[in-house]
Amino acid sequence: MAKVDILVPGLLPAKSVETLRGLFACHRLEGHVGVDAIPADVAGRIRGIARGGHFPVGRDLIDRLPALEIIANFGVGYDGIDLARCAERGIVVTNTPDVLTEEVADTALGLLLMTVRELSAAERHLRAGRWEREGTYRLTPATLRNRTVGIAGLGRIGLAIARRLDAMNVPVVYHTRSPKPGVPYRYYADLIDMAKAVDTLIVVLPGTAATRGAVDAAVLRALGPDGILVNIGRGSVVDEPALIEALRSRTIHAAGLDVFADEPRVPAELFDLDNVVLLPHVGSASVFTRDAMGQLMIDNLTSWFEAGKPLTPVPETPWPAKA
Ligand code: NAP
Ligand code: 8YV
Repeated sequence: MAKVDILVPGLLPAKSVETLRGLFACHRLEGHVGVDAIPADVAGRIRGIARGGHFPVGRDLIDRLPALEIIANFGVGYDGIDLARCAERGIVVTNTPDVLTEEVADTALGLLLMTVRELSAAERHLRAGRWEREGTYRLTPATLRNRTVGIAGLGRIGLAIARRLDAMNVPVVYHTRSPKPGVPYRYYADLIDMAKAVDTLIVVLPGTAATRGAVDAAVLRALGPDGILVNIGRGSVVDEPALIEALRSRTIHAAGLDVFADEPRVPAELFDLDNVVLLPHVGSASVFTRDAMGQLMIDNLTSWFEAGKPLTPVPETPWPAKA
């Protein structure tokens, strides 16, 4: 039987691409190419997309593919896909929840400790030969020992972060749109109220229209001069110019960022600040976890084309489709 044609745009693990090539007739798109890069005869045959590395899937691409049935996203966050158009066209979108939760929570804790205890600066001090020449690295003004962490987004990853903080004896509170039954943490319906009550804010929110710029100058002011912000969710959630100003003016103490508004471009102003730790979106970036994400993306495609149902559809394109 002829293989199903799928489009494979963006960055994916080599192992996932190899597996996809064994199962499907793959049309690879690499780099920033326009929809015209897909020849019309190929476009008409494409029934699925294996979407790698945040490749934009807008209305133009979706409408170039009249036979498109499913977009299997490589990642739990699926911002950058025109969900409204998918819903209109009856195209199902899937993501990769759970398989990356513990890895991303590990990274969040690493980033938190790097930021609070200045671990990357301390390492730079040693590597520059300054320990021997000038003495040991300074005692850090911040510690986790007297902090309370507010988690914005107590979903799968937020809860895994909270469990780790429990083990470290760090008090946790949280903010989401609706309280989570059965969790032992205090709930804040309002992000500013939570920021006022804590000194450490960990953002694990998805990138949506509702969360865009949610961490703004007012939230940073509420966090205060001992405040530490860690963002492991999406760059769009933080107002970057407001954050740069808050770091410069010491309105907050420090920040640790794994995600940025316009990746891979990082604002030059951040490079000049010594109170920010910068990671290049590595939350889930181990071979183990990226392969597991790739496999779940592939399993969604095979389940769809063989059994007619996706494994992990996103709520905006539910399955079975609503009448
Ligand atoms: P999840 O289980 O869906 O959790 C999302 C949480 O955000 C939920 O608690 C949800 O609660 C809350 N939320 C959503 N919209 C909100 C809003 N407008 N205001 C307040 N709270 C809101 O997702 P997850 O698996 O934990 O992943 C979370 C996000 O992390 C992903 O969407 C992705 O952007 C990011 N991520 C980053 C990396 C990385 O490498 N840095 C890796 C994986 C994921 P309510 O519905 O009650 O509001
Ligand atoms: C990946 C992520 O960086 O799952 C997500 O939402 O942000 C990360 O796991 C990404 O999806 C793969 O490029």
